[in-house]
Amino acid sequence: MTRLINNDICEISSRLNGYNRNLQSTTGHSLLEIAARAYCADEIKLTHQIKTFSIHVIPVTSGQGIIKNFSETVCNILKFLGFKALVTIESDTFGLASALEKKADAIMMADDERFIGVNLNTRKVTDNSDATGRIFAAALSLMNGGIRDANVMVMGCGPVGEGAAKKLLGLGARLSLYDSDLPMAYSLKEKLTNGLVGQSRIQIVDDFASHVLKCPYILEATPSEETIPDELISDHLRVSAPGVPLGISKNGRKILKNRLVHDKLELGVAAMAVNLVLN
Ligand code: 2YH
Repeated sequence: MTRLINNDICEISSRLNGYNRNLQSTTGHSLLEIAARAYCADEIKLTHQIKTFSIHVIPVTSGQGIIKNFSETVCNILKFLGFKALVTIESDTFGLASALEKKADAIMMADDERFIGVNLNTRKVTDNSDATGRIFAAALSLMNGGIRDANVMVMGCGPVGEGAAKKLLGLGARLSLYDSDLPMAYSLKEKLTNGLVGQSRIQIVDDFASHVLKCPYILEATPSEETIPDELISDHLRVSAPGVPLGISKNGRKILKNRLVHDKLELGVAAMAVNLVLN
């Protein structure tokens, strides 16, 4: 799992408008609209609910400690979407106590292993990895105006790949699961099918290079660089990439142009927040 650093996130807050415009030109939809699609939510109802929904972001000092700008950036993404958000003045237990005392509707907090949101009214828990996978899957589908019966390669079969795979199956896609650790791909297939429904829609890929040319869509959810070599980027390939660092070279990004969706925090936070609001 990749731990974000200040350099990954320090410019997110000041660039949210431009980021959103870019997302609209790539997918046809805004950050909030994509988050709504990730959870099949009604956008109009959601916009009303968000206005009065308060989320307190709690800095966490355990493990490797505070990441400069992390909580503030999460908070700014939430505000950009229209939520009532703040960063608690104190961290850890004091921060949690403050959120409960001030009757926040939800909290968000992250240590080195997990980034979660909790709805304090309903006790619903949302996990960043699952939410991130789901929303990048929704973005991939929107880029293409739907993904039913399309072949999508899911690269990386960890928690983000799992969230993405579940959403993609829900959208009617056929999946090719790839992981450099092959047993991870088999294990994800087992989880997804539970030995039953949907088996025929999921295949395991062990030779990435020869298979990628048959897949017009890739969901890149690995924590590694340059997983998709430039020479395998065809003119029609579309990539949705929650993986950090991005598995595509600078040149590869130029080839893909607006056929690539990638960010380090925005889509995942938006998906978590929308999931928290929904009953
Ligand atoms: O970046 C991370 C982990 N890799 C979790 C990612 C889950 N998909 N955590 C952020 C740690 C933040 C820190 N504790 C803070 O500033 O509060």
